[in-house]
Amino acid sequence: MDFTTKFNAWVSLTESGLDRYVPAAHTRPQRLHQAMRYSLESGGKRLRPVLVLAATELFDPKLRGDPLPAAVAVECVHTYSLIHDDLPCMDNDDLRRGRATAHRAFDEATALLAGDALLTHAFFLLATHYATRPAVATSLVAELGAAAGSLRLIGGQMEDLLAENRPDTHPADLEFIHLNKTSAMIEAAVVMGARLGGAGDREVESVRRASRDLGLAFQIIDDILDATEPSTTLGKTAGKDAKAGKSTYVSLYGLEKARRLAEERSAAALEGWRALPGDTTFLVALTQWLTGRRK
Ligand code: GRG
Repeated sequence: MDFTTKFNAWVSLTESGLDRYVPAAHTRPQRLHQAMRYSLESGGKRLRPVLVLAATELFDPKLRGDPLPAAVAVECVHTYSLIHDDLPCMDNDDLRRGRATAHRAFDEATALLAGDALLTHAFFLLATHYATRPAVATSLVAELGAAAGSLRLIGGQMEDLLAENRPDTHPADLEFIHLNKTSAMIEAAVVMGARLGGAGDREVESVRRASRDLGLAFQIIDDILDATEPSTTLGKTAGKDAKAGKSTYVSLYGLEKARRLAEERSAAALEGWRALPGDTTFLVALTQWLTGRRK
């Protein structure tokens, strides 16, 4: 199966999983579940759940657990972070995934609660769907909890907010922000998939390193797209970083060097994938596709 066919098949599988494992929109309180589904069903690349599914497939078929609930859990956490990031107290944005942000389509309190509920639901899914494999369940909960917590996703977001109107941010601080705000969830997705595939600690460390490089490449590209593509292509407000006076790879290094840095990180990720056992063709193609993406 070629890369695009496989990617699309995993996107469809993810979307069927979202439908199956998240309470229906008519569940009481309807407004809350409508808002959760509104944001989840707005599309998005589904990169992180696809990474869970792809990483599981790398390892021993006999040891594999069903990765779909974990893939859904990761997308729930990612979507919560987007909803909260768009709130007036953070980025105050109107456009996400090509449509009105959750607090514009509903209201601020509902958007806040929808984000909270998605975050909580993710851990409920992990605890319930992997209960018969307690060691796996614990490792998934620990991995996602660490990635989404104050040392990583939320910590990165905090420093990102503190960096507003500070165009002189030090490159090491920018790397801290991106390693945590962006790479943490990408890394968690790949590691969770690897754990579900039965990977041992050494293999987990190898996939962690490669996915960290992929996460940084992804974020540098995101900075380049934010500076070069219109909102209509991105499905979210373009040029936001410059407007908020934030440092980015583009503002610190210029477009040309930012492109080179993205290539370097992408090459490091490719090297990491190629050194793994198993068929890494999909992860290699995914990394190349993400490095060349336009949205
Ligand atoms: C509120 C705790 C908290 C964190 C927010 C996700 C986030 C952190 C901020 C959004 C802004 C941003 C540029 C984040 C970096 C990560 C990133 C590029 C997210 C968007 O991921 P995509 O492009 O989104 O995969 P889709 O919509 O395709 O899923």
